[in-house]
This record gives sequence, C-alpha cells and structure tokens, in this order.
Amino acid sequence: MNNILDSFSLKGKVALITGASYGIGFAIASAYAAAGATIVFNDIRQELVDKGLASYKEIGVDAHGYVCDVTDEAAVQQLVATIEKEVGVIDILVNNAGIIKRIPMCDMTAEQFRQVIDVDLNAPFIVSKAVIPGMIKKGHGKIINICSMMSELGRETVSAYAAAKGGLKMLTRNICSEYGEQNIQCNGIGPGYIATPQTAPLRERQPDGSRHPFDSFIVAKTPAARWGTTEDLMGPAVFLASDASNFVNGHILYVDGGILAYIGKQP
Ligand code: NAP
Ligand code: GCO
Repeated sequence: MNNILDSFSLKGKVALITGASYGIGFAIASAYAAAGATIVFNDIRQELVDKGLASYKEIGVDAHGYVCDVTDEAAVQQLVATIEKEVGVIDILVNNAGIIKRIPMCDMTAEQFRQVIDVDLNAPFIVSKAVIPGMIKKGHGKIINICSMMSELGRETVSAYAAAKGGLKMLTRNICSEYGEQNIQCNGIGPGYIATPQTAPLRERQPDGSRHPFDSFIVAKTPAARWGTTEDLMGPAVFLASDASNFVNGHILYVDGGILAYIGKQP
C-alpha cells in the first residue's frame, strides 16, 4: 500500500473555482494549491480578479484569473475554451460563486428571486455543462457544488436562496447519476454559518457594542459553539477533489460544526 496521503494529492490537476477572489472560494483554491493543483478562478469584475490575483500572489500561489459572469452561458463556454487553451483541461470544478438576498418572501420581487436562482442554481448547471465534456475526454473529473444548510432547512427572508441551494443538492445528485459511469464524481459541500463577507451583516456589533442577536443565536445552535471559518472547509474540499473520494458520489458533506444535528442550547 502506497502512502495513503498520496491519495489526497492534487498534483498535476487543473482546478477552476468560480467566484474565488475572496471568501470560501479563495480558501478552497488556496488549499488546492497547497495540495499541488494549478488554480484558475473567475470573478465578475476585473478589479476583483486583480484583487484576487494579488491575494493569491501574497500566499505564493501563481493563479490564473479571468473575468466572467457565471450566469452568462456564452461567456462561460468561452471561459472554459480559453482555460483549456491557456492552462489545460479542467480536472476539478468548484461551483462556489453565489449571492443571497435576505428579503421577506412577500416583499421580494420575482426579478430578485430570479437573480438568486440564476447565480446559485442556473450557473452551476451552466458551468458544469461546459466542463463535463473535457472531463469525459480526460477519463475523470471532480465537481464540487457549494451547497448550504439551506439545502436542508429554511428560515425567514431567504426563500430564493434556500430554493436554489435545495435545487443545487439535487443537481449534484443528478450529475452523479448521469456521469458517474464516466468516472466523474459530483458531490456537495454544505457549509454551516461561516464568517465571510456574505454573513457579515449577521455578525455586526449592535450600536451598544453587544453581539448581533443572530450571531448569539447561531453560536447557541452550533455544538462547536462558534461560527465556522473558511479554513474549516479546506480539508473537506481537498478530500472531495482528490482520489481519496473516488467512490464518494452524490453526497452532500455538511461542514457545519454539528448545527444540523443539534436542537440548540436551552436559553
Ligand atoms: P461571498 O463572500 O459573497 O463571495 C461570493 C463570490 O462569488 C464573490 O467573489 C462574488 O463576486 C462571486 N460572484 C457572485 N456572483 C457572481 C457571478 N454572477 N459570476 C461570478 N462570480 C460571482 O460568499 P461566500 O460566503 O464566500 O460564499 C461562497 C459560496 O458559499 C456561496 O455559494 C455561498 O452561497 C456559499 N455558502 C456560504 C456560507 C457562509 O456562511 N458564508 C455558508 C454556506 C454556503 P462579487 O464580489 O463581484 O459579487
Ligand atoms: C443566512 C446565511 C446562510 C449562510 C449559509 C448557511 O442568511 O441564513 O447567509 O444562508 O450563508 O448558507 O449554510
């Protein structure tokens, strides 16, 4: 038996992480680089791509960055063709780019609902569809969809997001079902509540300096009694991108400190 740790190596692999100038995507890309992968990322604006490239350089990662709106199918097809030409065929795709709109459902417009579904559900379909042919040609592929606790639970004001992330869970299972025979494994990561710009509004200090009520609520609901950090996602993401998970398919790996298993601390 070779060294089991070799099965977690991503040496020689090309990884595309969408929306990875910062936040969870940046952390996952950094972990993949440390495991040996070549990093490719996109973001919606050049200034963000430039910021991302500088951040990767700061940690010694020579990433490839491209401007691309993941909801634009023609742009995504062009992005994948450019990556294949300039970097190589994509072995690992992380559908990370995402938005959230926290609006009570009856106050949310259909357009606002559509915008969230577009980025959080339609885009993973569009990007996966663009990279799968190259993976089939190569004889292997890993697709990791960044789902959410909201793939399982709802809460007030996040109807569009929960609908999208619930759909993304099932898209994950369907890609597994449709392309497992071509040695493509498609799994999801379901982060719990992670401290990133996306959740900053839920953690900001109150005018009197006290913690945000939602911040205290999440800490009480999480057995780990803390918010997650982007670093908490690195190991699970490397596992799902590596040969160590070649027989794991259609699975949503919740990285949530146990929140989904716990009724919550008695107030
Ligand atoms: P974030 O800080 O808001 O970063 C999201 C990234 O996606 C940004 O770089 C953003 O770029 C990019 N993006 C948005 N729309 C895009 C588009 N149309 N095309 C290309 N890039 C686009 O979010 P995060 O907290 O890192 O979350 C990343 C993923 O994890 C999301 O799918 C989110 O739903 C999921 N997630 C987050 C948490 C959490 O607690 N933070 C928990 C579970 C799941 P711009 O800055 O230009 O918008
Ligand atoms: C919210 C949060 C959550 C997290 C994450 C939890 O408003 O409830 O933004 O949706 O982002 O998705 O897993």
